[in-house]
Amino acid sequence: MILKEKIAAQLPEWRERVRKLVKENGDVVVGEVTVAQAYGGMRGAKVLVTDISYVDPEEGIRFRGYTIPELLELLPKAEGSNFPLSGGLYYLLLIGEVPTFEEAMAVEQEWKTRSEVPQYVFDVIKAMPVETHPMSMFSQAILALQTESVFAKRYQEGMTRAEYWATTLEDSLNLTAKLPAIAAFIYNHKFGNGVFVAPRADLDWAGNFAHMIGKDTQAYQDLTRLYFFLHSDHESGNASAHATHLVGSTLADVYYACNAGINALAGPLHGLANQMSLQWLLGVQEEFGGLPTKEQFEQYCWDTLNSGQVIPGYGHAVLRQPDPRYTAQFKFGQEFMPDDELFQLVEMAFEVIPKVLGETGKVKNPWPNVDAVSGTLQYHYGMREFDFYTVLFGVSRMLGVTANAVWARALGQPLERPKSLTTKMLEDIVAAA
Ligand code: CMX
Repeated sequence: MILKEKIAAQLPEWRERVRKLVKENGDVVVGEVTVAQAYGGMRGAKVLVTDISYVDPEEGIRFRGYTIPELLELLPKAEGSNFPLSGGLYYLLLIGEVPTFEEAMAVEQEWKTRSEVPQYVFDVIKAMPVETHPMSMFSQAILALQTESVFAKRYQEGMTRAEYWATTLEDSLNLTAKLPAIAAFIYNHKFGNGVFVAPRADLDWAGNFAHMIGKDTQAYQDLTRLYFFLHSDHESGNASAHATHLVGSTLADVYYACNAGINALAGPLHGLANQMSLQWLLGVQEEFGGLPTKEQFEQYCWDTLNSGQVIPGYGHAVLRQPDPRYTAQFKFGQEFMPDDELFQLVEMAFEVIPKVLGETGKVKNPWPNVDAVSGTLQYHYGMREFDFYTVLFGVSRMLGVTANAVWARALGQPLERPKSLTTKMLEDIVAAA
C-alpha cells in the first residue's frame, strides 16, 4: 500500500531527528506557563508537537507548509471538478508531499475497498431514539466500529512497538473510508426516507457523500470537496484534535480516540458554532424581512452584544486576520450564489461586524472565522437541518486527527500527562514572585 511504503521510507530519518532533538536539547526552554494560562484553558501554552499543520495568527492554517490557496491550486482535482480529491489531501497530511493524480487516486481506491459499513453499525444508529442528535449518532457509530480495530487485536496478540504505527494506519484507513457512508446514513435515517443509498463506483470519497444524501449536483459535490478539505486539520491544540491525541496517547485505538475527538467537536464553543452563525444570520433576515441597511445591521450587532451574546462566526483564539478557511468559502459563495440573499448578508456582515467588534475595544480578533459562512453555503443547497452540520465537520476532522494518530505512534509519542496545581499553590507562587 502506497501510504505505508512512503511512511516507512521516511521513518528512520524522522525518528533520528526527534531522538537527537530531545536527547541533545531536551532542557531548552520553549515557553513559560503563566497563572492566566493555567486557569485559562492553557491558551497559547506551547506543549504539543505536530508536523501536519500549523496555524499562524496572521496567515491562518498551513497544511504541511502549504496555504489553503496554494493547495486549492496544487492538489489533484476530482474528475470534471475544480476542487481537490480528499484522497490527495489525506496523502498530503500523511506523507507531507503534494501527490500526483495517480497517488491521490490510490488513496481514493484504498478507501473504496474498505468502505463497506457493517450492518450492526446501522442497527446501532437505528436503535437510538429518532430525536437523538446526529453528533451523538455519529459518535456511537464510530465507537461501535471499535470491534474492527486491527491495532487492538494485534496488541492483544502481543505485537511489537515497531508495528504500532502500521496497524494504526490500517485502522485509520478503515475508519475514514466508512465515514461518508455513515454520515449519509445518519442524514437519511434522521431527515430523509431512511433508505440506504449505495456509493457510486465512479465518484470520489467526498463526491459520494453528496450522492448518498441525494444531492447529486456537481455544485454540491464540489462544495463537499471544499468543505472536507477546509475542516480537516487545525494543528493540535484545538479541542477535537487534542481530545483525540490525549485518548490515543493511552494506546487506545483510533476508534476510541476518534470517538473522543467527535465528542469534543460536539460542543458549542467548537464545532457547533457553524449552526449558531447561520441561525444568527437568519434572525437578521427575519427581523428586517430581507436585507437590512448597513445602519440597521450595525444596530442589530450592537443589540446582540448589549444583550450579552457573542456574534457567532467572528473572533478566534489564535487567528488575528480573516480565517483563510472563511475566505475560500466566501469565494465559493461569490462564484456560485452571488444573488442569494443570505449570502449577500454574509457579505454585508464582513463590512459591518469587524468595525463593531473593533469598537468594543476588547475583542482580540474582529474578523470572521470558518463558521461565519459555512452554514450559509449548506443552506443554499437545501441542507437545512442545522443539527447535521457538525457531522460534516466531523467527517473532515477525522482526516487530520487520524493522520496525526499515525505519526504520533510512528514517533513513539508517549502517554500525555500534564501536571495540575491547586489554587493555593498558584497563590503561593504569586506571593513568592
Ligand atoms: N462576539 C462578541 N464578543 C466577542 C467575540 C464575538 N464574536 N469574540 C470575542 N469576544 C469577546 C470575548 O467574549 C471576551 O469577552 P470578555 O472579556 O467579556 O469575556 C473578549 O472579547 C476577548 O476575547 P478574545 O480573547 O478576543 O477571544 P477568546 O480567545 O477568548 O475566544 C472565541 C475565542 C472564538 C471563543 C470567541 O471569539 C467567540 O466566542 N466567538 C464567537 C463564537 C465562534 O464563532 N466560535 C467558533 C470559533 C471557531 C472554532 O474554534 O471552531
